[in-house]
Amino acid sequence: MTATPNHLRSVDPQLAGLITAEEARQRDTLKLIASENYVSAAVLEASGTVLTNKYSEGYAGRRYYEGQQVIDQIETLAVDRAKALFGTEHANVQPYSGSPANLAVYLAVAKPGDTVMGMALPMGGHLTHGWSVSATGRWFNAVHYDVGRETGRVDMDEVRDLARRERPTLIFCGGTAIPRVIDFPAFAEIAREVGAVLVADIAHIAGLVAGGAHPSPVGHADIITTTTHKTLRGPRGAMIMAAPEHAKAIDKAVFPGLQGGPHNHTTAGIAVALHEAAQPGFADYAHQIVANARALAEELQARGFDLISGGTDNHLILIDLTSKGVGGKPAAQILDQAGLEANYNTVPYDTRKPFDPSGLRLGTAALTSRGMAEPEMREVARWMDEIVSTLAGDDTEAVEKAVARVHGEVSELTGRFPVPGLD
Ligand code: DSN
Repeated sequence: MTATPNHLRSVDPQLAGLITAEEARQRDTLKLIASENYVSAAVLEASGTVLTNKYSEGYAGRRYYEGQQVIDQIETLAVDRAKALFGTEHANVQPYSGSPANLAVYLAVAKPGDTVMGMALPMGGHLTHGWSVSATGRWFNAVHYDVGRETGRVDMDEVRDLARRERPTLIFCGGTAIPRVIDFPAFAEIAREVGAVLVADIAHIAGLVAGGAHPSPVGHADIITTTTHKTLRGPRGAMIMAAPEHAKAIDKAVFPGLQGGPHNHTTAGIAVALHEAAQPGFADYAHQIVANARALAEELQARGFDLISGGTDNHLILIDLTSKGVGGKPAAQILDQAGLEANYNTVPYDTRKPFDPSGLRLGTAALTSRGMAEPEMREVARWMDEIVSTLAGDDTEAVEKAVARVHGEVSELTGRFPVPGLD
């Protein structure tokens, strides 16, 4: 079965063929990339509509183009659903993705050259939290907090000391490789003490927050940014939620500060995803993501894998492969050949380079969307162990055999779990 529509196949068979190939790849692999997911068929449908034909610079009721009778209603629906789901007073659903959303926050509340603070990228932060290669690291005086070398966790005393010393305008909490609960109240207390605006970047955990499987930053963070396509299961996009005093500045920063017309087809997909996340079953889904991550973490640890922070509280697991004698990149590449799709990742205090680091990052949101549960997670750990252990043996023939064997078993499993939006 395929979701590729007939028109596309007749107009552009070459492109249609590529999409069909990607559909097959997504169906036949175990998607363990922590920032990815599968959208529902409804989200997929809403995202591929005539809404892509419409320009609508501005906001509902204040647009620079005519013909907004329907678009205004769609954007308002998405905004209202975001506010209701997360319990915020203001939401902007126009940012094109997470990085533009974060950039809009800088534009709204800081000036170039201001001191800003975030988690260091190699510790699990995000590029846009002031890392040197990002515009945010070039245009602002960025300072960073780490995680403890032994604990793998953020030390709030270190965060407080750094904030007191540097007096940042902005403090970011959240990131891309944080396996533990983010202590929003503690960050808020520090931000208040030093007069900083606290920004919670919940891109990875938005779905867990919506489903009650991770504490909410609402009431603690002044501004909340999130992508919509990770645990939240929406299309690729982003949102900014804010306390009322920042609402106007945020809206002005997104448009006209940084962007032109919003992507209305994406806004529609976001509205559908927010509607789905508001259904009672979504809380079960969010809790199952965490239960799956715990089961996967426990089985990996039982098999001698070294997990940063010793486990997980959310959807994400960060493995340091140093003790297994293989690098993150070759491991990710061979696992992919066996049908287990993950990404290599730096680990805190990594002695290797970012393009060839020591770590592997895993997430359980996508497998949970396919209906997989703890027994499947234990199978995944077993396959990972088989591939990584064989790789460490440095015997090409043995690796090829292990890849073929595991791939066969992975195919048997993926065949039993349909892909949302495809099957
Ligand atoms: N690329 C995202 C992730 O993988 O976490 C962050 O931008």
